[in-house]
Amino acid sequence: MEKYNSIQFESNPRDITSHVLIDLYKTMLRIRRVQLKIEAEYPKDEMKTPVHLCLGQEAIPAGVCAHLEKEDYVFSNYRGHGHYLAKGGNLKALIAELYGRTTGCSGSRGGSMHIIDTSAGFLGTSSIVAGSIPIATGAALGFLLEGRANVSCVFFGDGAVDEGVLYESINFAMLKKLPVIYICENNFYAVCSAQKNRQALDNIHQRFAGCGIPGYRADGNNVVEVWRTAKEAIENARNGGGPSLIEFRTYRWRGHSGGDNDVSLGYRTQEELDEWMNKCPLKNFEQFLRAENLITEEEIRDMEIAIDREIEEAFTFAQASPLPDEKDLLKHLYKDGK
Ligand SMILES: Cc1ncc(C[n+]2csc(CCOP(=O)(O)OP(=O)(O)O)c2C)c(N)n1
Ligand SMILES: [Mg+2]
Repeated sequence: MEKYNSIQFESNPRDITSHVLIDLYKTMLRIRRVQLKIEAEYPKDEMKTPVHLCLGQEAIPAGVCAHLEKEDYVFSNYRGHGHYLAKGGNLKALIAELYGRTTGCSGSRGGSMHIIDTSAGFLGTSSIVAGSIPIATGAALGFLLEGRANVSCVFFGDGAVDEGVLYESINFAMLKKLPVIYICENNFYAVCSAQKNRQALDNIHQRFAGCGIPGYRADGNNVVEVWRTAKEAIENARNGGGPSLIEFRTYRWRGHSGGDNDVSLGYRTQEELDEWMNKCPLKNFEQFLRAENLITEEEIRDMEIAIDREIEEAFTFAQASPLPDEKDLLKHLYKDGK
């Protein structure tokens, strides 16, 4: 095991090809740069939506979605940009949605917190804490009834674990052996409320063992660990083995919403933030790839340039796209458009 800052990567891993390692890096890099650009543009107040950034948490969407097919489903919460992009979402459609344009993936009706794109198998994010969990469970029931070998993955935070619907969903999923993976991104806070002030035990991965669900805990900042853990759970579900619960431990670098880091609010310290930023999922992995001679500095630079060009195009597209017309206000409320 080589130690790169505070994350351990094993040299020359046998179960993961260099091609996959580079892809994981690229997915994380893309999410990171998209988030930074949104953060930079947000103060202009042209995006009339709250934004919940996933900076610092990029390894989880990258490592999980690497195992998913287009026909598999992903559900998430308001902190869902990374999940959408990792699932193969359309960057232009994401940015246009943030700008409230008709070309947005949710047709301007959702904003940052309600991203949906059926063409990417991304069935949606919700502003309601734990709101997507029963829907993802129902989608998995649909796969089972249709005899499809697909899986439904739902991402949620440690705060969602405090909602009763997670228990209800896991109980039902175990009863029916549904192909659903419950993925908790434990960043230790729900808005400004620390996990230790809300939960008697720090044991999210074991919390539902009474229902019989396999529970995993892994380092959510180590993309290889995320990839391995998700692989086992997803393969098991795809092969009829039923659901799993995964707790990935991570940290959000920014405030609950928007770009500030919330240190001034007093619920977390600069030291804690620094400690976690030192465990950067991207930088540590980059050092590992460089040390293993899997990528050169020049290749990284080329990747960054290509991603930044794509991002610029997406913002230009979004800003040039039409705003919705007032006469269409009631459109999409009902299935027949009336
Ligand atoms: C049912 C419900 N209760 C409360 C809220 C207010 N709220 C919005 S985000 C949030 C915290 C959720 O934290 P967590 O699940 O850990 O996700 P994170 O933001 O850390 O990714 C709360 C309480 C809500 N949106 N929905
Ligand atoms: Mg949280």
